[in-house]
Amino acid sequence: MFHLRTCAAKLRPLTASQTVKTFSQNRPAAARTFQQIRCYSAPVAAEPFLSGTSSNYVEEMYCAWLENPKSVHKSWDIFFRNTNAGAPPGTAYQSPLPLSQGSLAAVAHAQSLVEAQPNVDKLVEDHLAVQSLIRAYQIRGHHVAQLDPLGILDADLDSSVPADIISSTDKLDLAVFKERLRMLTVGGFYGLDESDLDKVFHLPTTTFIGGQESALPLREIIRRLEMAYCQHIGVEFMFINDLEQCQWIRQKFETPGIMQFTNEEKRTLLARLVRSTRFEEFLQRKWSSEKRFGLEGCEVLIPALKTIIDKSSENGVDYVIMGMPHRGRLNVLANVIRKELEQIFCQFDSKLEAADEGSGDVKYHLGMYHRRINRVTDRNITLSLVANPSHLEAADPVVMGKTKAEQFYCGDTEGKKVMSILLHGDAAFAGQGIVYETFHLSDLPSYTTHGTVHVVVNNQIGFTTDPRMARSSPYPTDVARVVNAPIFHVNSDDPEAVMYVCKVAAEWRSTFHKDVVVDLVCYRRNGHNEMDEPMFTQPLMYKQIRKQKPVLQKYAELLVSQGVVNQPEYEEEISKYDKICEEAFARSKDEKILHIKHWLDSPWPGFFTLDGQPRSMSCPSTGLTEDILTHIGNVASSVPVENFTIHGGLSRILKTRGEMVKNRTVDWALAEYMAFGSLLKEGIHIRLSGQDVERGTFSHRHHVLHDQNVDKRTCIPMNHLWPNQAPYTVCNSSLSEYGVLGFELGFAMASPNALVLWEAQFGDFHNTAQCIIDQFICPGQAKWVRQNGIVLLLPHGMEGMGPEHSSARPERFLQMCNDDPDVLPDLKEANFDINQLYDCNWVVVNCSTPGNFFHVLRRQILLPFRKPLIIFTPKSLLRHPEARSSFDEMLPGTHFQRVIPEDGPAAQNPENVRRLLFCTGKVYYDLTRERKARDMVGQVAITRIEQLSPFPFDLLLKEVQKYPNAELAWCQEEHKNQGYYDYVKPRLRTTISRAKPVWYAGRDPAAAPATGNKKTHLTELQRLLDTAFDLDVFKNFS
Ligand SMILES: Cc1ncc(C[n+]2csc(CCOP(=O)(O)OP(=O)(O)O)c2C)c(N)n1
Ligand SMILES: [Mg+2]
Repeated sequence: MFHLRTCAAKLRPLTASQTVKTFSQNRPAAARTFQQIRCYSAPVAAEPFLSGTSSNYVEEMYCAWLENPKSVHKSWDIFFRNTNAGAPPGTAYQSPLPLSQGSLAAVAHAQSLVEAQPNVDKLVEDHLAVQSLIRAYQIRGHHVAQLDPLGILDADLDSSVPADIISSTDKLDLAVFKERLRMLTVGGFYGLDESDLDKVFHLPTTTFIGGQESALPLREIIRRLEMAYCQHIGVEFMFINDLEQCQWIRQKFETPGIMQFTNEEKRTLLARLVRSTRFEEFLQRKWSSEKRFGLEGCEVLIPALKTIIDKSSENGVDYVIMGMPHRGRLNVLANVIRKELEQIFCQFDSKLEAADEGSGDVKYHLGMYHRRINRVTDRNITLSLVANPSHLEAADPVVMGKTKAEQFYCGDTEGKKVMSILLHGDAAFAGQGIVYETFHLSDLPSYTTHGTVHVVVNNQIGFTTDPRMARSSPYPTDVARVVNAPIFHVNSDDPEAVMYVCKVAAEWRSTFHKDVVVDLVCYRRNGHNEMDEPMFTQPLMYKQIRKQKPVLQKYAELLVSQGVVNQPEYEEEISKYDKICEEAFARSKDEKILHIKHWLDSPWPGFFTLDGQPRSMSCPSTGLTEDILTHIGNVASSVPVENFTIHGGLSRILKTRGEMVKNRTVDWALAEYMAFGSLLKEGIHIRLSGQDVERGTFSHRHHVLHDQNVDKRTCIPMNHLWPNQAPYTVCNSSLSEYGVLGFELGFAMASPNALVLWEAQFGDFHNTAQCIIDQFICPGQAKWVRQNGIVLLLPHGMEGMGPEHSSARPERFLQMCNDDPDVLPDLKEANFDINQLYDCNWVVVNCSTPGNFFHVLRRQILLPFRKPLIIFTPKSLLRHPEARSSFDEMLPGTHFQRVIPEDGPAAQNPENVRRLLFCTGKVYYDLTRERKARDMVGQVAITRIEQLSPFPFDLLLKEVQKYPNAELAWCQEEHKNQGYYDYVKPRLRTTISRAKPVWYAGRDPAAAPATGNKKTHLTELQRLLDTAFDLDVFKNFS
């Protein structure tokens, strides 16, 4: 009895009689679902049937008996009474007594069989078998659920029925059924027999199929399990390793009769299906040759989303942020978000002129923001659909980030007010890695949005590809299992089942604040788009689809047959909505101009003027007073809390910082501190996220101090700067660039009054987030008139560390800048520099001094508009003794220097200068060292271009004009086909009206960004310096 005694003494599981109330109203921690109980002690040897696998079962019986002696079979009752009364070994057991008069007729019928049962050994084994059978349905029932409305494909891509459950399809054929039972017996699964079907079994606490009953005949047990798990809903949840959550789900799906709808609810559902269906039909009638990626075959999506929103609103949510792909997007805009229909219809008018600058985007990518009353709950609700590119699933982390930001700004620390819903296609959900990366953000403290409801439009096809060729997992949703999200598969031709799982999904989110997936197993009535012929590749599927009655018709017929609506009422509902569409269509003809800004997903109230313009076209000085600089510097070099022991090495770093402050200088880390600290003082929230950003990859930042004596005790001095400062968030991220950069982009979308920065571990790692850069950051404003001030910090520099870790690929960012290399802008224009910034798609800088880094960070917020900022940040310069700036460069009146001109001896006698070298970033320090060594300070001027894009034509023209006798050369440490050369050269030539050549001093073209050999690296460096300072080197070329 050792096992029994120890386990039973420790734990007593909740019983079935402790209903859902316990779970949903008062959520105890998982450990609290168990409590200490008395110990049961009958030696195993004395009771031979208490052995091996039966002990678990006996434990369970014992626990149930303790709770309510009547809940177990009489024989058990006597047995436990005797044992507890101290019956000698071997005498506690007495043969079973008849059951008391049960409530079920079947119980009475089965009684004789139970009474006649000759040995308890068999009784225990059969109960164990039944318990296993129940568990088998809970785990694998979804494999036999009727999920495909077409009845062609199995949703799990596997037609076999798990060997340990009996399905209703088996029962249709008695022979199959018997064979299956026999297999279960012979196969040794359960040892059950057909004759056991009418025996009554006590139900374990891990099922709710009994309702009020604690025992049922096996036949009824199987029937109820099939009702719960093998009909139109397939529930996947048994991988969840939290008992309370599993019990909650079991209760939601197993309780007899739980899926009930009032007539009112049924009518609402029908009306929503009418809207969803007729909307697509209307578009098809009016624009039969336009792509719209209609919802036909999954019309149920609209009522599904509305149910999730209604239920969430009822539970306190007042802001829902959504992300979705093409499929059904216009329908969602019209019928869920309630965009004015005429605004949608006029998007189909090819003659409408665009009112906004930029490329605009196709109608099924645009976003939306709308505040309205939820008619079901009578509460205000804001709905926003985030604009997205064609790249499937790319918007997922963006939606998460925006949701997190909205939660943050309204103090919703538990996600009770703001939530997100993400929609997916089956092929994309299974295929795109970003889905996995986004799931992995879902439970991280600085990234969690406290649960997302995922809805998959699983039309069992991706463009022309069959799921059997498109994924290796049984379901398209298996990726969600990594975060223990329950997955509800549902046959979309059963609208009530869909509504039920949506209700449960919303309740799950508001109860547990964790992700949940609704898998709408449906079909796609047309081709991939309305122009596409699906029969080329899916002939049989589409033959079946042609025969398939639309879900609206099926459901209407059902409700008419139930007397919930009558035919005229149904027809009236249809003509009412058709009329709404027609009237909106008529109004849409009055629209003369297309305003993309009407499709903005994230308005920034108050930031722009009413007509969307910046409030000024200037930028104040980004300098700070000496007092502020000193104060921030002092906090940055201290530990602002008591009794906090930091690492000895860090003490030395902070001491050095303190000395720098005394000497009125800053290095890179301190400059960043000054920029952040001062913006916090001005009420600007700062969020810095990325891999290992808290300390800094190069161990230079140290924004989070760790107590060396107390585990997990940390201190963020940046949050101890000013009494009413804005909060500072610094967070080490998961090891995902795509997910995290997308998330931060979304965070930055929510408000212009925050500096949101993402730092790559090394700059080259940004390429795994290329989609976010190419589809959102670079063209976001042009496509969606939406500004974004995100900052990318990309460590970059050739330091002999090999091909990886060297280049943040400046050439790629520069190639995507929208300024014209061949056109010299009007340099005399007032506010030339600000106008240039306003017109650009993003700003690209490589600062050579900490002071300039400080200024460009502050400028990012002090500008009257927002642009993405790409900063190539240094590695070795972080500790370079010359890479320091004086406070003087940061005082009031100072500002970011787009160009840092030569200011040494060469600048004093410019006509003597033979060569004007242009460069950017770290190579400047190599060049000045070499120039000094060669004693050429008067002959060669070196000018740094700090802001590469927009290109500082105005300042560079001045530089060139200053040195009339100098030849011009661009010097870079990157290989010739990389770096800045291809961007800078044509622009420099345009600046000087192509009057002179622009020579190149740098590495040769190469496939890899850098050599892996340190010696080669140094040789290459020396060679480029030789070229830069050999004043005759270009003679032969001219
Ligand atoms: C990342 C990416 N790769 C390829 C495509 C091209 N594409 C557009 S729709 C589609 C099929 C998507 O299938 P699914 O996710 O099942 O959605 P459905 O169209 O069936 O609703 C593909 C491959 C894309 N949009 N994005
Ligand atoms: Mg699909």
